[in-house]
Amino acid sequence: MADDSDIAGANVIADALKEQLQILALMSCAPTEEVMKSMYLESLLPCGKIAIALQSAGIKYIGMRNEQAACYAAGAVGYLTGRPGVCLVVSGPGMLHTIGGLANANLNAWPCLVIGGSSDSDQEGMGAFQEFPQVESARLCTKFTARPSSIAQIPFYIEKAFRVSMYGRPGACYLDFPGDMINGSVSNNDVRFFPKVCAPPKVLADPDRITDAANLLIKAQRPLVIIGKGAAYAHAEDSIKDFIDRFSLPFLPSPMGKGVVADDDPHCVNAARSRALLQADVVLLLGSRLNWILHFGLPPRFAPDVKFIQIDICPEELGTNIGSERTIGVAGHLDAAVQQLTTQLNTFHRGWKYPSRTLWWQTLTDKISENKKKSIALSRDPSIPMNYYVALGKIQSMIPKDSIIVSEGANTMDIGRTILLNHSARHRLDAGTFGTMGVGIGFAIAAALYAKEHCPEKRVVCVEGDSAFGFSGMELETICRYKLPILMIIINNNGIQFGLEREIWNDLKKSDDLPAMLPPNALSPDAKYEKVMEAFGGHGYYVETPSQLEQVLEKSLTIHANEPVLINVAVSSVAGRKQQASRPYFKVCKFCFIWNLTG
Ligand SMILES: Cc1ncc(C[n+]2csc(CCOP(=O)(O)OP(=O)(O)O)c2C)c(N)n1
Ligand SMILES: [Mg+2]
Repeated sequence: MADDSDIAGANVIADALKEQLQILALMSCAPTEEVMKSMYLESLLPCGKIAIALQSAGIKYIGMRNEQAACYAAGAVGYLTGRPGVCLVVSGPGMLHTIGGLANANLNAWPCLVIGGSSDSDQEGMGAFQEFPQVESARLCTKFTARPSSIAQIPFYIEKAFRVSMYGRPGACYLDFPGDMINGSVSNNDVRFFPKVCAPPKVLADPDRITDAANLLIKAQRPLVIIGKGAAYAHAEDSIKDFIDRFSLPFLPSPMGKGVVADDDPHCVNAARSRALLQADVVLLLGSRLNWILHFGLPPRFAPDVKFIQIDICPEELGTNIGSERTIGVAGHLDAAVQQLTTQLNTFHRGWKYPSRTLWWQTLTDKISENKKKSIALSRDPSIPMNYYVALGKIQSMIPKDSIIVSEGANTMDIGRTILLNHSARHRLDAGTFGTMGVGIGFAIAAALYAKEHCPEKRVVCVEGDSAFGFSGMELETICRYKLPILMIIINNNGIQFGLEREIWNDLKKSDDLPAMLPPNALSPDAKYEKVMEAFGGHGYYVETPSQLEQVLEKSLTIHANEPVLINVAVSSVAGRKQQASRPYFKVCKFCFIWNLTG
């Protein structure tokens, strides 16, 4: 029926978004109308209007403290749900704060959408309040960036942004809305809303490539499967678990591919990672890219003549860094392609499975037990302050098996990756492809909102280095305001990967030229991060020993199970990873450890 009443731009945005959103929550830092009025900025900060319109349309609104953390959260919502999380931000500095989040989501191949307000179009180029070339700024870190051509066309752009962010290789999108578009209105008759974008098609792989892949795999002497977060995103866990079991293949998870097949599965060779990479002769990549995380697929970390089978949603990815002659590139949806490969092996190589008694398995299992022995010895070290293995080992022994684990830091994340085990797909969120610090709290907020809607019985456990925590620490207030039951654990070594021992700190702080004296990686010893949580109404604890950690974990997981908790865990400022076979990361310099960029 024709409706000749008018509709405001803000309401067109809200109604179009409502059509597309999956998890009805939106991360934002837009001021409310009251704040705008009190600031006399109503005409200049029109984003608040969108926020109110969204809430009126029934979309839940999560007001965060910094746009950057809000955008990290939106990216994580995208990863967890397969539809972009949406982040609404004010113009200029607000929009610019989302650049880190847009880039992080885009490099992780996660769907994410930022809606930015911008100054009125008739003030463009005049030096308007918070004016900035926002569309241009977003372009380098998004798949699609646009400013709608009219109010009536807004639903078209929103539908397109959702579709582009979800289809093909997922990624980030940005839409820009000048104030006059948000405040203006059009006749309802002129607006055409688009139906919800449906899930992307499961693109099948080229059968010839599947044949080639199967033929290469069965000839492998030392096969290795690497499971990436692309496999987690594709919900390929059942097919991959079946594939690994059926053909009895050793596998390594990438950092966020952990849990697609459980870390304690007997085929998991994570504890022999370097050896497995170096000696494999055929590597099957499942949604995992040959970027820095996998040492580009090149020597000295891989054998020079290793062959790859790459399965990826994005054809352009196939052959990256290694050239196409050393890889069988299979483009397709991970779940579909793995099933095709399974069928191929079952049909044309009936009964094939990689033998369990081979020198390769022996090499891997020997290395695993050697490395496990070293980790166990470290985790029994009775020294106080604790080392990472003791603290993380205690956490691993107490948190529920199906926890959603968020983790960031250097040592905290790297060592945590081997000690904190995952048993389900999409239950691990960390600094990811971009290596971004500061993502953890936004991710934890996203995970808690996701869990509330889909699996309220699951715990969100966020294990942060003290430096990583500092990037978005004020979001503790957000956690407390929305009563999100997140268990935050700070592994506090007073520093970025390493800190200063107390005696050295006490000596140095007598200096009246601290910028000249304090090592670049040192942070304050005795920082009482737990007090920040208490300041906002959550529970905070500080612990120094394994038994104190055990007691407060017990309490946090029982009587405080539904509340925000922060445990500040003091660990040794000089403890690090166990000796690595590969090159060292640091060299010692006077008081401190300096980044050794050349390795
Ligand atoms: C946005 C951003 N800034 C800086 C860095 C460089 N960086 C890498 S790890 C790290 C912090 C490591 O310290 P912490 O979180 O305390 O973990 P630890 O290794 O001490 O356990 C930093 C700042 C980064 N990766 N991302
Ligand atoms: Mg630290």
